[in-house]
Amino acid sequence: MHTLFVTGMTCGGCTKAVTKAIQLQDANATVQVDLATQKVEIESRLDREDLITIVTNAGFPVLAK
Ligand SMILES: [Cu+2]
Repeated sequence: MHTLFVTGMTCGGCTKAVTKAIQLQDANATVQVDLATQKVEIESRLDREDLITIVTNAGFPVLAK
């Protein structure tokens, strides 16, 4: 399980965009987005660096931890 804090998500469309971007690389990934806290929980075979790159490239900057 990976937890990322992702900025710029404001609505269900953003949630879908982030989820789709990840699932393009790992169709079996599960993505749980909490818009209020900007927290995204991801279950995936992808590693953390790949996930950060994918989400950032989708247009949503990830806060470094
Ligand atoms: Cu949106």
